[in-house]
Formats: sequence, structure tokens, C-alpha cells
Amino acid sequence: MTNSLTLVSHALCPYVQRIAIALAEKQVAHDRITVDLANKPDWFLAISPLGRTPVLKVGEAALFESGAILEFLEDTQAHPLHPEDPVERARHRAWIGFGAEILADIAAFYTAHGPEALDARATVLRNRFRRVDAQLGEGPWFAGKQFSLVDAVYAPVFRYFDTVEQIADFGFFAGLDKLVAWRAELARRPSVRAAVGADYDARLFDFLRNRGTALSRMMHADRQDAVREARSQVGTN
Ligand SMILES: N[C@@H](CCC(=O)N[C@@H](CS)C(=O)NCC(=O)O)C(=O)O
Repeated sequence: MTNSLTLVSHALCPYVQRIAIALAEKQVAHDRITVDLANKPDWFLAISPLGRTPVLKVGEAALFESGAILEFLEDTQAHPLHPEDPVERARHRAWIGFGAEILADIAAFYTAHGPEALDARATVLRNRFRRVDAQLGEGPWFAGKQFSLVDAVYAPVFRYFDTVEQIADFGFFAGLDKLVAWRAELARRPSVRAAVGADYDARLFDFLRNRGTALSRMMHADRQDAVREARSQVGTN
């Protein structure tokens, strides 16, 4: 395949990350352009029918929807990330679908307006992760020794919690030893690490803090506590 590939990205988009991870795992040369989704440029709106990232430009064509883009890369690039066996492949696709549901649940969690809604959303997420944990074997990856698209899809899911855990311990992964080990392996994988910019954590932190949600209020309260603590220490010195 000779067409040049360009991944049109947004700095925080988890759907972009899964494509970036797949491209890296397949060792596919490509360019990357980042857009501001709060201020979408005309050229982006012209190629993205739903106005969303990711878009993969393939020569003159523009592909959208991360699931379709992942399948396109499987169809056209070396180093398969789907299992060969059709039954296993169908199972992987199903868990990829569940990964998209979890991303929607994460958004529902960080956009919850009151503490009760936040609690309810955290419970939904804990239940989701219990179901995923029950699918895991000896690791290190979802399907054992072979890194797959399921890994590419869940790495950006877990990355959210590196930031969320700085706010509070919601116990999302309590008792889920296999899932915790999988998450740690994913965080170390070079393709996963390279899928976001160096400022990802700081950007996500700001994004979550400035939404006016229950989680944002916890973050502001934390900061006020820190300021109070600093002041009281100054007072006692
Ligand atoms: N189902 C889509 C979801 C993509 C998506 O929601 N992208 C978000 C950023 S992570 C977006 O572009 N939002 C802007 C908008 O919807 O206006 C996919 O898998 O590609």
C-alpha cells in the first residue's frame, strides 16, 4: 500500500490513541496533525463527515470512525493485531465494542453533576471492569502473549485513571489483580506511551477541572485544602 497516511488527532481523544497504537505496532510510517475540536478548522469539517477525530487520510481519501479505521489497517498493513481464528476474532471485536461502551461510561462519570450521580457512575465503571477482568488469562496481554487490537483499545481507557487517581481513590480496580497487571503492562508498552504528547496528563487534569462537574468540584476543593494546608504551615513556622 503506497498511499501516504495522516492521522488527524485531538490531544486527549482516546479513539485517536487506539489508531496511533495500532499504527505503531504495525510499524506504519504516517504523519499526524492535531486539531482543536473546540474550534474546528474548515478543512477538518470538509473531510470529517461527523466533525470528529480520528480521521485517517489515505492519499486523497479520508476515513472516519476508529473501528472502521482499525479494520482498514488490518486489511491493508502487515503485522496483524486480530487473531487469525474467526471465532477468536469475533470475540475480540465484541470486547472492542465493550471498550467503546466503557469510554462512554468514563465520559458519563466525569460529566456527572452531583455527588450521587458521580457515585452511581463510578459503580457502573467498577462493574464494567469486573466483567473485563473475568476475561483475562495469564497475560501479559488480553489474549496472552500476542498484543492485539483489544490491547490497543483498552490502553487509552486505563490511561484516564492515571489522572483520575490523582483526584481521589474511587477503587475502580480494587481486587481485580489480573486487570491491574494488564493495565501496568499496557502503560509500559512503547506504542502506548508514544500515543499521546508529553503534556497529556496536565491537559487532561485541566480539562477535568474546568468542566463545572462533581469531579471538577472535588478537584477545586482539593486545591483549596492544599492552599489552606500551606497557609497553616506558614502560620506555624
Ligand atoms: N465513534 C467515534 C467516536 C469519536 C469521538 O467521539 N471523537 C471525539 C473526540 S474523542 C470528537 O471528535 N468529538 C467532537 C464532536 O463530537 O464534536 C470513533 O470511534 O471514532
